[in-house]
Amino acid sequence: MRPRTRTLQATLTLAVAGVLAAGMTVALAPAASAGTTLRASAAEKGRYFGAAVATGKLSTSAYTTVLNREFNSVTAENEMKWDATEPSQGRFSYTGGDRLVSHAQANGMGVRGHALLWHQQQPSWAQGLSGSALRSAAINHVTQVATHYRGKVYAWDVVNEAFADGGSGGRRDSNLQRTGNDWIEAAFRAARAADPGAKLCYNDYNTDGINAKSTGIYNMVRDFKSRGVPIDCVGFQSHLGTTLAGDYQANLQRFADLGVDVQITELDVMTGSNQANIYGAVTRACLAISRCTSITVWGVRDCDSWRGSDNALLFDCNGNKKAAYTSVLNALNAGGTSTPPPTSTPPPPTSTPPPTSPPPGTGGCSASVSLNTWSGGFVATVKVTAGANGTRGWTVSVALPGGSAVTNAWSATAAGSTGTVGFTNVDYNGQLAAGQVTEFGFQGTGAAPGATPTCTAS
Ligand code: 9MR
Repeated sequence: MRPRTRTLQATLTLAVAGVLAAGMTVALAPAASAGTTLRASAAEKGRYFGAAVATGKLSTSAYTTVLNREFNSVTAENEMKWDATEPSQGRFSYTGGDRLVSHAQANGMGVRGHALLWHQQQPSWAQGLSGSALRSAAINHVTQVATHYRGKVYAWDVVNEAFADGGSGGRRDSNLQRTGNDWIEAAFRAARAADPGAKLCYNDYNTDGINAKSTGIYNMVRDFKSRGVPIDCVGFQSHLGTTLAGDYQANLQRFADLGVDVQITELDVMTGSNQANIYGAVTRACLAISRCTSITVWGVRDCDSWRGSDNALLFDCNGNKKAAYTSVLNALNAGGTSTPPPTSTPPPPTSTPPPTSPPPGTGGCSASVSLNTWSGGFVATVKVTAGANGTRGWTVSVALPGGSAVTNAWSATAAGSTGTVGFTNVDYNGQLAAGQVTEFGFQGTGAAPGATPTCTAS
């Protein structure tokens, strides 16, 4: 075993011992002989191998059989997000998250907390706040949730996706960003105060190589370390297409060299002839870096994935192991080698186009959309702004290109899934005062919508 691996293992053993002392049942010990499951092999290397879990599926035995056998870490796919944990201001709801923690504790798994602050999946009451009211609500949220889960999560995504896509390397515009550039460090300080034992991470996507966005984040982390802002880790979501950046490992390494852990937090890879290779390359890259402490895939079986027909995960819909699984397991068992990722050209940047400008509100509202795209799918975030008369309700029409389909929507109800799709407010976000903004989102397969959506108010 290479010395650096031993060092990490010792560190993790100590960390787990500390956690156990705090009453948490987490075991990195293999659940089967090393080499036969992902969790056993990862634990041998002192790492977590995790999956995002939708707690609703924990009662499906075909799902939990694979989850419990193969993974020693879980992330709540949605249940620990702001809209789930604080549905109305100051009223906290931990049912889903607590259920996942219990499951993890009963099955010797660690828990990654995801995510304390994010511009998406905010409850509507937070979407309606700004300035100091939003800042204090956000910090209170961090404090309350991190306190509730104190001693139960090994790492938190304190802030998720705060950097812009494209070449700017700067922050993304959001209601949180508009409270002042220091909102991220304020969140990290609040999280540290609430749970000093959890590793505090910044988490983002399209950071899978040295590019403008990852460099922007790198500069922030360097600045935080130099000023003593408590940051311990950086999460690389790694929602990947059909190629992997040739400098994937080098990028992780430059962050590790700043003195933070790195974690692969939401790995999934487009189906195709390169899928297994890319999974293997990502696993090898992590193992080659002593500070790369966990790999999490964003779901268990292909049919559990937010990426729908991309078949982006390690198990097929029947729970059978795919070639990608074997590739990961072999890489884990080979362990700690510094084989460079064997891939071709870096993927073209799938940058988010700047939000399109809202059309003049015909019936008293306007809408603009920003996109996160990848080959084969997209997530759209739509901002609805009420016109001079306010709204009692609204419908936003989005024209999808032929072959594209909506697979999931939040904070709005979709009528249909192909062609021109109308998204109508849900009961809590239809009434908007003049100028008030609310947000909803949807995800889809195929090409992203290109045209500006239209908004009709009632
Ligand atoms: O997988 C999650 C999906 O169920 C939700 O509908 C979606 C809402 O935005 O969030 C998905 O998870 C996201 C994660 O929280 C942050 N990074 C991107 C993930 C995929 O969209």
